[in-house]
Amino acid sequence: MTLLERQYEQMLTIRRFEETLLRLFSEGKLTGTTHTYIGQEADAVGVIAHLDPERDVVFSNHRCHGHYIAFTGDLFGLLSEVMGRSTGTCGGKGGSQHLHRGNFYSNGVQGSIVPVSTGIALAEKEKGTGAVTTVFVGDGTLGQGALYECLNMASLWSLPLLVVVENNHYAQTTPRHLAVAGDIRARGAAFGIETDELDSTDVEEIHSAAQRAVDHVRTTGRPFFLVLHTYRFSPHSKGDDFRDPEEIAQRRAHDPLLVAGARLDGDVRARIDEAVERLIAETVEAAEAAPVAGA
Ligand SMILES: Cc1ncc(C[n+]2csc(CCOP(=O)(O)OP(=O)(O)O)c2C)c(N)n1
Ligand SMILES: [Mg+2]
Repeated sequence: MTLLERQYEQMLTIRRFEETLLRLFSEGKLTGTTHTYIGQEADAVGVIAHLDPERDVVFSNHRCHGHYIAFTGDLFGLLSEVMGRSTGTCGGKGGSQHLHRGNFYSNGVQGSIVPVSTGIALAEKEKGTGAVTTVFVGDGTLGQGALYECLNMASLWSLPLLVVVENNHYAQTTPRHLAVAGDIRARGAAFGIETDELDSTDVEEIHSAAQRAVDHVRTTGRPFFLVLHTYRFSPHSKGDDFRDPEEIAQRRAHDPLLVAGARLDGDVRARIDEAVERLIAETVEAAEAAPVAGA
């Protein structure tokens, strides 16, 4: 399989997994809430390809399924977790937002993940593991002061921390221009941290930018601040969407799956599509058959 075929397959797996989650939610089969990553898949796939699940650490937020799947590939653990089954990643008690498996963590308390990630990066540095710790935050999280304390420490202490800001232009229903003043990238640069910025849904472009970012952290041991401008096609959570449908339609024309899919051979693409559908169906069947988590 070529890199692009693998990237397309991963993005499609995340997409179909979350579309399935929304269906299961509407059928009353999920416990708790869920936030989908639909439209942003190229970020997780482009960045996480450069990380080693055995050594590196990923910390995600409330919108964590794409990061989790790209890092662990564990569809059954995630689905059965969100369905409140004992076979879930966290025994069916963490739900959609609070996951931990191996070197993957997520937490729904906005901004809280940055100090924890900074601490992990410090610990990994002290242990001399060579790990890169990556933390994914949204544009809305730029309003959390702890982020800036952490950027200051990460720079001063030369911590191997990659901060990825996924600017999808909204925090819940608040558009970015009402909440975030000035420039996003400059927030990292102000602390003497290397930065980069990309406005793209092209997984190959994101892959290249992320390669430079991860290489920088890996080789210098210093932090990096990567801003990825993106868009979510789905509501913040499920029904809460006040955005202009025309705006969403325009963004859908740049769907990362369309961008990558158009570069694939038609037969190869059809085979991947079919394999992903099958995998998702098998995962749903297995999760539905799994025992409900005990009290
Ligand atoms: C400390 C805290 N305040 C408020 C919330 C409720 N909340 C959950 S997601 C969210 C918006 C997050 O926006 P952003 O960081 O842009 O991420 P996105 O949802 O766009 O991926 C809010 C306000 C929360 N989870 N934690
Ligand atoms: Mg946002």
